[in-house]
Amino acid sequence: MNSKAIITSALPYANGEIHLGHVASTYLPADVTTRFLRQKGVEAYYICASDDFGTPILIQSEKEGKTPEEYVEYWNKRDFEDFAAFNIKFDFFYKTSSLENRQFVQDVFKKLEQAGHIYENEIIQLYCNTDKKFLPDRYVIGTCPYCKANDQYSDLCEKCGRVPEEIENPHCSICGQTPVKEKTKHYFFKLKNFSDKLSQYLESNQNLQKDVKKYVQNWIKEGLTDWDITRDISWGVPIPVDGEKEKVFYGWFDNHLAYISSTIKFLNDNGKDGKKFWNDADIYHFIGKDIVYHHFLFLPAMRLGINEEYKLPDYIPTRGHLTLESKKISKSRNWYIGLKDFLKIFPSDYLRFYLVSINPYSQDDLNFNWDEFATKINSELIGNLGNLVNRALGFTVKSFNGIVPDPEKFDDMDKESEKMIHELASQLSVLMEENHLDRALKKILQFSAHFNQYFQHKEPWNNGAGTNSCVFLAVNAVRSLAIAIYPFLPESSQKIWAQLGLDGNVSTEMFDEISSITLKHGHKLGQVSPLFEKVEESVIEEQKSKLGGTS
Ligand code: B3M
Ligand code: ZN
Repeated sequence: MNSKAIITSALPYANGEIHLGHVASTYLPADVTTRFLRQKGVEAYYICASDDFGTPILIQSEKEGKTPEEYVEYWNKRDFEDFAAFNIKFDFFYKTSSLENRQFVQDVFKKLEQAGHIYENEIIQLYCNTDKKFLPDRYVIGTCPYCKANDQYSDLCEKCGRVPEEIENPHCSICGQTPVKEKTKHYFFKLKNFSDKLSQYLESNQNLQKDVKKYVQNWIKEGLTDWDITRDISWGVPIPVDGEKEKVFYGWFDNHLAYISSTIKFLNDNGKDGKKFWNDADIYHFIGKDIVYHHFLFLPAMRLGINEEYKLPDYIPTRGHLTLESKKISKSRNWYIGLKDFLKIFPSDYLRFYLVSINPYSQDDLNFNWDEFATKINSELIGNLGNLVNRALGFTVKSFNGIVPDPEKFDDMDKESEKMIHELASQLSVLMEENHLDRALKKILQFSAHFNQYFQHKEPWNNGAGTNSCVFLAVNAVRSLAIAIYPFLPESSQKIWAQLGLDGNVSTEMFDEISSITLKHGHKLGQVSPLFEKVEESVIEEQKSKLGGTS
């Protein structure tokens, strides 16, 4: 394992609140991974930023009577606070509109241009005579030229995942009229130049998910098209060419460069050589499957185009979308749950537990279901994990004055339980390193279920032979659990730590500590109380009734 890592997750648009769909596929898996890597002794930093540029943001800021700067400033702060409430702990949360990113983007453009990867071309751009404006990207809806899906945005087909060169049967998404064609001059990035190198990169990187790799390789085989990297609007990174005043860079040209510029700023500000660290570290970009094209093609190609001055990603963990009660999330139809609102009702660990447990390391979509949420929290988190903690620690308090007893000679069942503690760290580590976070969580629950059965079978309340060993092992298993769940459930993990009578912060425990038996005879537990509160059906029904109605 590399001793250094940079972890990023897709940058949220500074244009509306964070909802459950955002956190499920990228922010939460990235946060869990960062916490895990730290437990493994890796110097890992989780870096993110708000994605500030683009037409939708400009329009929305105008509607609200704010400058785009004020508007994105608000969402940048708000997003960061909402993430923090969910214990998504960024080391640095910056913005694509930062001075550092603007300069970096312009610098990268100049280098690409000098290397011959940029050219100018007069293009026919769609223009709406009703709305009196050029219609970039999301402002045009039409038929995908590749898969013929209807009602697709001109910059990304949601059906097949490709970026259309020219959308068929275009319509203005504001007024629905057919736009006219006007001439304008744009800059292009020669993506075609990189077909072979991209293919080699995908081929040689063994950490990328095989199925994603396969369809990206197919896109390359079918032939890549050059990429229009400028737009006729005013809100974006200015183009560093004399006389270019009416255009800016396309948001997808500048946003992923903020992964690098934000990391460099953070590390340099902390007395490190940011660029060196980047190139020494393992680079992780966590994304949702809708932005595969951008992260597997545009992003590496741009880094290749500047001679890999900044290394390409080692990992691009890609996950599916969250649906809500089996329907597509939609803010306008109020089929949507804001993160902030959710956390007013339930503890963040409930949501973290549920979302990890339903989220495989694949592109399959996942579904948020209120009833399943309640069942999983009540029966798995509380009924299994919480039960063990409360039982083992509660019994020790009641029958042993909170003092860990001296174990007797282990019988076969004790030995089996001891072995489970000894093996847990390595079993979990394999799964976590492969980003199978859901399976790792499942393994933890199996471990906990085992100790519940063990406790039940040993009947320590009868105070027969073997009682001391049972209590001794169960309390140590709780300590293992506390460390094991830390990446997933940081708040509960710390609570258990305190109830165990252990000082300091559980986050500083090394991962391998999961498998050691360190609470010895005589150790005094802390104050013990139930960790969790049951999810009530009436609360779930109330939440369900909010969906779809007018808010
Ligand atoms: N701002 C959000 C999205 O398309 C977009 C991600 C940028 S990552 C560099 O999911
Ligand atoms: Zn398509």
